[in-house]
Amino acid sequence: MDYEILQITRHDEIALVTISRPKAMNALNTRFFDEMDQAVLGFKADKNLRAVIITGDGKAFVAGADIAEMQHKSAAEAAAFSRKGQNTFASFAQLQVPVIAAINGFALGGGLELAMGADFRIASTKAKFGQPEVNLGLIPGFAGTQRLSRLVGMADALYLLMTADMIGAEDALRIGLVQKVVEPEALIDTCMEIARSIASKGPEAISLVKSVTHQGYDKTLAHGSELEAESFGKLFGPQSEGLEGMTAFLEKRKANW
Ligand code: CO8
Repeated sequence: MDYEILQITRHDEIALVTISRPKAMNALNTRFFDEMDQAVLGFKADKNLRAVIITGDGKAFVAGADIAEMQHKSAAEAAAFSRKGQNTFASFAQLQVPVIAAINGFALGGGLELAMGADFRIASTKAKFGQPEVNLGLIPGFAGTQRLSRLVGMADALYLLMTADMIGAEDALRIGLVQKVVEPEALIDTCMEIARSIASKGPEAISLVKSVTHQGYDKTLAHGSELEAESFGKLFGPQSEGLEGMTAFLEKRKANW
């Protein structure tokens, strides 16, 4: 399938994905999800990839699911679309590399749900965040009710979900929805810098720290700690990444991963 909505450019070991339907504020339709699933499959197979950055074209990051496409869905079709989107966003956590949302503008409804599927979020001062579904007589369908409360806590999540208020980048930073706020012109460069910094670390360590953190999140502390111990062990032994990293430190040289 050729890409019509996604523009994917490669910057050394970093992939930049730009969602581009600016006339519809990059609203998410079925085609978007098919393209994103294809992109994720490609990223999974790419052993030289070290990070993925997702951003939006124009003044929106993504202004939600495509309301025009959704409007006449039956109950069963809507539930199926909800699951399709949930699966796509859940697949970001299964990637071996970090997924960074570079939020350039409106991140509303499904757009905020997409951003919350990323490992972390960097926002421009122009970004605006909200879950306005109740304005339309809807609720979030791409796991927004679940991820928002996990990220910002129950009360801030319910406040946003029930009031449909749009908040700015500084408020998003205050409640922990985004990790950094930068000037609009510095957004992509900042994300690239963060991605390059992560790319300089041990790739297996990055992959394991991501998978253990995601997998352990919904488990008990004991279960998650056991996952951590198993993964910790994988980084030791002859030819291991950990041995190289620790040896490089002691020999005062750069690690050769
Ligand atoms: N879907 C479809 N088209 C959209 C969307 C959208 N979510 N958002 C904007 N557009 C379109 C507008 O209709 C308009 O099209 P046209 O030029 O043809 O009239 C164009 O984009 C530009 O939009 P505006 O003229 O409204 O631009 P403004 O700068 O005045 O406003 C806003 C920008 C504030 C972003 C405004 O467009 C807006 O409020 N958009 C809708 C936001 C929204 O309600 N999002 C939630 C959608 S529901 C959702 O995401 C549920 C997810 C779970 C789905 C589960 C599956 C079943």
